[in-house]
Amino acid sequence: MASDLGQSDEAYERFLQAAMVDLEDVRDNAADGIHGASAGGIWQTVTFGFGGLKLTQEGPTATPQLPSHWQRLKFKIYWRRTWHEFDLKPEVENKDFSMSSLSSLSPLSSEGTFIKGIIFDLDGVLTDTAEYHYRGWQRLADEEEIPFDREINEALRGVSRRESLLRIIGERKYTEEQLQEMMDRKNRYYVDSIGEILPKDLLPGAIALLDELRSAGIKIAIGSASKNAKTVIEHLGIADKIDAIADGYSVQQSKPAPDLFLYAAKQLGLEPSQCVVIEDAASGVEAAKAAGMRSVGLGPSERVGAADVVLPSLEGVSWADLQAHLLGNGK
Ligand code: B16
Ligand code: MG
Repeated sequence: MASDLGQSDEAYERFLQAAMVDLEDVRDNAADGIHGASAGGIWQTVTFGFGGLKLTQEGPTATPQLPSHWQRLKFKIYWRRTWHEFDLKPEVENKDFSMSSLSSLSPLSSEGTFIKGIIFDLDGVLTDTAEYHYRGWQRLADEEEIPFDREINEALRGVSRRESLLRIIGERKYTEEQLQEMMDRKNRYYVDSIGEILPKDLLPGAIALLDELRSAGIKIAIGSASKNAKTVIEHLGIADKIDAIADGYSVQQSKPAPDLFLYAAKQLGLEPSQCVVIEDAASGVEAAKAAGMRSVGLGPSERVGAADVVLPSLEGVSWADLQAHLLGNGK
């Protein structure tokens, strides 16, 4: 109401008071559970209050009154069987937004969808080289008599070679030369095992989805932390299905930094908000979020639960399924 009356400061103060009840535990009772109804009210404060959302016969409209320091307000609502996405910025303040000027998202149609590109992680998403990485590290760790097992390895998915080694050695001290030698040794073990990779080693559902996306005009990139990504792509026989490759050589900072996926989006000529990342690693999901991209996590939710959508694998997953999950946020 304060927003409607143009009292932005008052509106923001009230909003913060409500939000802090659980975020800062100001009532000292968050341990009993969050205030669910209040959380819903806060969402309404943001969308109806700051966003100026109105549900009209013609569809949802928004007349934003953003707090002065907010750069952007983005949300979506499901209204009369259609998703409507709002992306509001301060410079368009007071401009009346109608459905036609905003992306209106229909769950099962590729028309008007915000998704223009998919960035696939490689190891663990398109092929199971994650297993070969594990064996390489296990062999190295055994040789160095450093404790290592599959559980420790789980946390190394999507993590660069150097960072993986640093995590494995923990507090143990080595010279840079020794570190380099160990990285080279592990890589030799890995490269030996990927020599025999063939198109049949693509994980179930991968090729069907790649082909479907291509015919739907969706751009495809690989976003892999691996310096061996190009070799693996060649072996898998999918080079001609891919528009861009971002790999271990493309950027300085690997996952969970957003750089790799931002680089991939740039190569595709797309904005981060138009891209979706498909990942099997917690670090990859984190990187997608940091890049401002939506994400699909493949695998157990203990690992990829932070993704917008979690699926067991790509098996049987069509382009329509992906859109429905993403636009409906279905887990
Ligand atoms: P390399 P992804 C990652 O690939 C692997 O998941 C991770 O286990 C590996 O350490 C990293 O690539 C670096 O690989 O040693 O070949 O440069 O999952 O991002 O495709
Ligand atoms: Mg991976």
